Amino acid sequence: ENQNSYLGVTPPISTSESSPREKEVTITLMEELRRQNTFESEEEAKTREIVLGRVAALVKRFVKKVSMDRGLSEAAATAAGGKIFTFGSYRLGVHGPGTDIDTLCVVPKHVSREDFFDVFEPMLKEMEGVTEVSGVPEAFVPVIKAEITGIPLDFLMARLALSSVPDNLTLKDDNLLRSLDERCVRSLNGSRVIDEILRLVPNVQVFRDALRCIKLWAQKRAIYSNVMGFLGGVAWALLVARICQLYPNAIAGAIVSRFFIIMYQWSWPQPVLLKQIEEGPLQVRVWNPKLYPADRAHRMPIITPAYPAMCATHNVTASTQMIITDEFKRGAEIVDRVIVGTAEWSELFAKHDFFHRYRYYLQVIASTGSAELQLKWSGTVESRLRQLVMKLEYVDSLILAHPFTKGFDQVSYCLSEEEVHAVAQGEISDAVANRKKEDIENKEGARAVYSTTFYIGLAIEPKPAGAVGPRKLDISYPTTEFTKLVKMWEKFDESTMGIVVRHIKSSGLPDNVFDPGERPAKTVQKRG
Ligand code: 3AT
Ligand code: MN
Ligand code: MN
Repeated sequence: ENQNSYLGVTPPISTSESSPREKEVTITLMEELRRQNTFESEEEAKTREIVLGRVAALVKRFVKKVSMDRGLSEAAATAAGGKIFTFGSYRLGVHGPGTDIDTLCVVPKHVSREDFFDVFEPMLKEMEGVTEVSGVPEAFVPVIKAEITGIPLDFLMARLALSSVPDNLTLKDDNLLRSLDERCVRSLNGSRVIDEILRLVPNVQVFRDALRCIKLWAQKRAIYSNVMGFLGGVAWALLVARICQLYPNAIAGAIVSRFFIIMYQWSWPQPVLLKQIEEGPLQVRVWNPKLYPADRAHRMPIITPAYPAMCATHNVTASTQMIITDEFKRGAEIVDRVIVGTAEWSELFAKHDFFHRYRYYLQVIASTGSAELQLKWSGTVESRLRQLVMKLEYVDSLILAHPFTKGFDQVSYCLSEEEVHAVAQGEISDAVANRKKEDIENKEGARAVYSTTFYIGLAIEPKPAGAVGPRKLDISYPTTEFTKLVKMWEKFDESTMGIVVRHIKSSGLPDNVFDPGERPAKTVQKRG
């Protein structure tokens, strides 16, 4: 949509149509994506539409109610409007069964954020078919999480500096952001970014099909996670969108094959952009590596297209960059073979081998005594985990520290303080592991321990030839620094929250990290 005839910051690499073979592999790719259950049923799709219709009406009722409470006439209160915008995977059209609908509620200026939690949240609870509503007003991006007739939704809100929010309102104009609260700017961002992505790809359906493939691949290979230093949903969408711009007439199978080879060869830290970065009306930072050292430190910058431009990959470290790059390479090799007919698409989506790959692992164990507290504490530990990864990257003879993308939750029913202590240290005996809730009921001194274990795989340099004795790896500094860091959390309480970092050999990995039958047979330890 620039003066040129193409979308993006450079002309396309090729404008040719896809070959017959690329068309064939696109058909088999779509078949595989269906087999892998990445599409919802038609029934679920209908339910989502019904839910969204009801939610849109509810937001209007909410605005009207607050307007009348503020003394507006009924006519003026109705005219105040209120509108919902979806974003996230649903808006992109790449959501799977059971995923949430990310919904932004846009309200006029006389409706406040307090009203959203004090008035809208209770209205939501009253709605028919609602089974869950929980507001998190203190979050960086305040949110109400809900489930309506089986569909999970995340509600954000943005209050515009307008006296009414008409049905035909769009969020494209940067001037809408003027004089808004920062939380509103952040809440609007997700939706504005998705709108821009969809506007900046040459063929939305091709983009969707290719992105669905890349998302599944990234999930299966355990590199889909913004918090852990890999890429999140927005970053993957931006990468695929850029490839679509470079091959405007290619179909999904062709996009996927170009995706891997181009991303493998990309000259990072050259940023991936869908359009030139723009200045705008706010006093906020726009991504700029020339100006800001923090932006210069981004290893794989992938920049969001809506003002204010931000880096979607702030968390990538040296280790996660290496791991992602290796996966691009693997992907490129497999897709090459798919095209020549010597591999199936299913090979691309093979499960990761994280728990088979390393000789040594770190376990980071966060524990508490209640489910509710555990959610917050494990989330805090998880969000700081990449700090540990970055500290480990400085350790001599460590090639990389590979964080696994998800933690493993367990509840252990303990009969004594000794058992509680052992569980917090990651030592869960068979007796404890097999005990059930009812086995500790009414027993004095008994309690449940909630634990979440995160894993970091350690790739260690081979011993130099001729060296004697085991290679010494000293990770005490990074691990103690990390424990200190997480304990600095403002809600940390030594008496109710545990944090332990310990290293284990691969043979010491617990069964719960493997699928049934996946665990390698224990080999006899070699000696001498
Ligand atoms: P799913 O299909 O839902 O798994 P998604 O891409 O829709 O994938 P989310 O629902 O987690 O992912 O997030 C949708 C958007 O919401 C992405 C981002 O713009 C915003 N978002 C998600 N988590 C946070 C967060 N913790 N803080 C701020 N924004 C967030
Ligand atoms: Mn979502
Ligand atoms: Mn969400």
